[in-house]
Amino acid sequence: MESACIFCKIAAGEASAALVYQDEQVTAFRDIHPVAPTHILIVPRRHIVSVNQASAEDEAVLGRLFLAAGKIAAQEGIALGGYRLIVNTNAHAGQTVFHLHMHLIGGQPLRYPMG
Ligand code: DGP
Repeated sequence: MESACIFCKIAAGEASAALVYQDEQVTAFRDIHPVAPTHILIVPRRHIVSVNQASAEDEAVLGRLFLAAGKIAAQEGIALGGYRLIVNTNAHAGQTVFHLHMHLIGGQPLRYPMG
């Protein structure tokens, strides 16, 4: 755990967030600045800075992010309508929180590409 990392604190229950899913590897909570009716962040509970720092030992948790996304989309009632998964990495993608996270965005038709 990185003590200065807000997503580590949320995953550890030391900072508040609207949690929607949790298991032993990942935590998911509503984004504080939603861009669509459903906007959830799914994060590894263990600190990984970004995809650039992910290693072979992270393979299971990276897979778990996708499995959690599918479960949460069903839970939120947006699986059939569709949704988008985004993982921003570094400045050109606009990453602002340096704890790897997957955005799950849906609940309305989405434009593509963005930005
Ligand atoms: P990114 O640009 O991919 O690094 O997105 C970071 C997202 O994290 C951004 O959409 C806002 C969200 N966020 C930042 N701080 C917090 C927080 O303390 N709580 C919650 N729920 N979301 C946060």
